Amino acid sequence: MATKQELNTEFAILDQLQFEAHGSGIVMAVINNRYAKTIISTYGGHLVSYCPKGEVEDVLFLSENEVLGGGKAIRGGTPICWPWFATDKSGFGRPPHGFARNVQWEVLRTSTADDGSTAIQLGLNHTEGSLAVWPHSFQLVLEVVVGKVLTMNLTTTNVGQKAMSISQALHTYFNVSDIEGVSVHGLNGVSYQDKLTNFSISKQQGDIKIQGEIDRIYLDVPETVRLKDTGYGRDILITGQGNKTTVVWNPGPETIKSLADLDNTACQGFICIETANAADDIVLLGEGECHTITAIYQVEKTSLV
Ligand code: TA6
Repeated sequence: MATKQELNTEFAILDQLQFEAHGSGIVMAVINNRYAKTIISTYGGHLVSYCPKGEVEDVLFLSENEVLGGGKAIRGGTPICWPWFATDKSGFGRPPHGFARNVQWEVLRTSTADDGSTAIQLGLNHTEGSLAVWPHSFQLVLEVVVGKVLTMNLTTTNVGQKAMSISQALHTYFNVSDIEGVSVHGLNGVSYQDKLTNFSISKQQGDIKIQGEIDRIYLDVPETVRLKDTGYGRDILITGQGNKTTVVWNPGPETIKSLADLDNTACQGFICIETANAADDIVLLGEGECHTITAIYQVEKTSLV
């Protein structure tokens, strides 16, 4: 793993991007430009903080109990669920949500554009360890662009000779003022699989209000949904591309007790809205083919209530 000094020598951008070492040994890329302060962990290729200029509250939730690294996914921000989403359906007993969120990524490139936006690319390639649990040769690249909006592009390339299928999610934890006070707009009339009722299919009636545990995969989704948070005086527009599904998750007050890296009351402060290729939205890649899934976050100020 490259040290922060090595990364700064090769990739720092004056007044925009530098690398800092976290107490746990993880190196983070800190982008502080005219648009936002953003922190990206090289462990997990994981966006952990996004605070647009003028915002007091981070757009992303990060658990206070989080112990970064150590082979465990970071609880909060945007875990990269890849190359499979949720439980391992193959029955090999592999970890849920794949392995990409639990390993060190490599910094590939940083850049800045004329409009003052800043970009970083992190990469992950197959290793002996990955081939042992998932027998495919791949190149995975996460690009984070911090401009007027925040954009994440996750590109999978099949660099092997046999076809591969993946499911995946940009499993973002949005920081909210109070889970019961927020609503998610844009999915009215959309069908969803409900994990809480053995994946039965229902149709969304109106906007989503959270009253306890929710764990749904919305199918054939529109590009953009809106998270309204009057407590923080903002809407967050979440736009997905290269995906047909969106996952909405909050563990609620009971299930959260089984999640050691979250306080029992933490579910009040976040909602996961995940741009995903999940359920039947499987991506099939032949030799040399690639696929990009994109999530774009845009904060719109509204009046405080
Ligand atoms: O995306 C929703 C979900 O799959 C839930 O079912 C819940 O388990 C959550 O992700 C968190 O999973 P994790 O493995 O990070 O504890």
